[in-house]
Amino acid sequence: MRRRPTARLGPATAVVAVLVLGGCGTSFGLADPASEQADTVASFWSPAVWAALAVGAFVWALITWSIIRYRRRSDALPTQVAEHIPIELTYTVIPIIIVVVLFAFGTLAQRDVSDRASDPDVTVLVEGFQWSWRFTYEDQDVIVTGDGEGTDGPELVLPVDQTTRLELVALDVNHSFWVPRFLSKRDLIPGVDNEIDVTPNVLGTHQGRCAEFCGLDHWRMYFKVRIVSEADFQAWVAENADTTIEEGGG
Ligand SMILES: [Cu+2]
Repeated sequence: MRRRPTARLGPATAVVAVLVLGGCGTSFGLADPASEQADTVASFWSPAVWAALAVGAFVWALITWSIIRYRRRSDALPTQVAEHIPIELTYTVIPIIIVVVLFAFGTLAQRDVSDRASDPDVTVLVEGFQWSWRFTYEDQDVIVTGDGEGTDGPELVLPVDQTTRLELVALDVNHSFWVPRFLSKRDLIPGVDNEIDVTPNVLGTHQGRCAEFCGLDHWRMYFKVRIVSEADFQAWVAENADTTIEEGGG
C-alpha cells in the first residue's frame, strides 16, 4: 500500500512549528532599544522578520509538495504547461505586493528615525579621529575627549527623554558613530557634516564604538553613552562647565 504523500510532511511541519514557536517573543537578535528612534526600528524589524519567515515557510512548503507530488513514477513525460496566465500573474503580483508593503513601512520607519527636531534640547558636536572621539557641548562649555589610549573611551552624557542633536564630524578619515542599543549608526565623512537626533529613553550606560574600519587602531574607538535624569545632567554640566574632560585610558 502506498503511503499518502502528505504523511511525509509530518517531520517537516514539526521542524517549522518548533522554529516558529521557539521564535515567539524574540527580537531576532536585535539589541534592546534604548531610544525613541530605536523603538521605531524595533517595531519595523520584528514584523519584517516574521513576514520573511512566513514567505520562506510558504516557499519551502511549495517546493516540498512539488517534490513529493510530482516525483518521477515512470519514464513518461509529465504534462507540459506553458503560458499558464493565472500562475504567472500570481507569482508576479504577490512579490510586487510584498516589496511595496516592505518599502512603504521601511520608508515610514526611516523617515521617523532620520527626522530632526526643529529645536533640540541639547546639541553635541561629535568629532571622530584616529583613534577616539571628542564630544563638545557648545552651549554648556563642556568638552569630553578621548585620549586615544586604552579601550574605555570617553563618555557621552545625555539627559533621558530629551532630544539631543548629534553633529557628526570626521577630523581625518571616515568613521561611523554606532551605539548598538540606538539601533542605527551614521558615518562621519571628512567634508560631509552629518547630524542625527537621538531621544534616549533608557537610563544607564550603553556601549558605543566606531563601525567603520578606519585604520590599524580602529579597535580602540570605543566610547560610552551614559543616560541620566534631567537633574543629574544639569548637575553634571554645572560640575564640568568650562572644562575639558580627558577619558579613555585603562
Ligand atoms: Cu573610526
